[in-house]
Amino acid sequence: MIPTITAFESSPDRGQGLARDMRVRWALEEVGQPYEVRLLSFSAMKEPAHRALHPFGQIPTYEEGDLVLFESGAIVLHIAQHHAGLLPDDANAQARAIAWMFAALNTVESPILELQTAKFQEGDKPWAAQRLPLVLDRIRHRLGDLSTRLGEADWLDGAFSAGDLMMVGVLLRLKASGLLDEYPNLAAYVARAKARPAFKRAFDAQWAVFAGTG
Ligand code: GTB
Repeated sequence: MIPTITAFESSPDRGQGLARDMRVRWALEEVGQPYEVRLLSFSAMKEPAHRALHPFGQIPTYEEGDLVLFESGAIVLHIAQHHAGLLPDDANAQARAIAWMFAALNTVESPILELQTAKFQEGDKPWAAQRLPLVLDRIRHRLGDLSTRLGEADWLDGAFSAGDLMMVGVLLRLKASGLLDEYPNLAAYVARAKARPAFKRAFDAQWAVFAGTG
């Protein structure tokens, strides 16, 4: 059965692959699962029809037969658990890959989202200039630890896994900040992931929506 995902009809990132449908597209491409995309306007996301699929009126969602999922982490995990290619066979290694997914979403993404808030929602507040360096240092703290753990390895724990997919999906959001460049092994890690054919296919597909050629 071909799953259907949802994505922005008009992504605020102008096709840069930063919206969270990119993670889901990438996971589907990694496992070779074709998919369909339903594009949504900001207003359609808040309509009851979409809220029935996503309680918070957001993208991405994932529909496959009777199954409806929201949350990019849950969707990528579902894809990884139902297809070969994104989780190791060994049970302990699989548990560790899932731990990296949670680390990406919980430990690393949280301060990165704070940066978006500090810049775009709070940038005009009188205290914004004082808050920004604190937020940047919280991100550096996480990146420093991640950089140390990754060391010279290609991926976080053996072969490329859903843990790497999610971690890179999160780190991509730092592109404009320049912070990743302070950690050459992390910058190389992200570049390595972006060079994967599945990443490129997913990127091109979401870019085509922005370019109007999709
Ligand atoms: N925790 C949820 C998940 O992981 O799926 C978060 C989902 C989420 O934040 N969705 C966003 C959304 O639907 C799109 S991805 N927003 C509309 C709304 O809430 O009304 C977040 C996002 C948006 C824009 C950019 N960008 O322009 O760079 C990047 C990421």
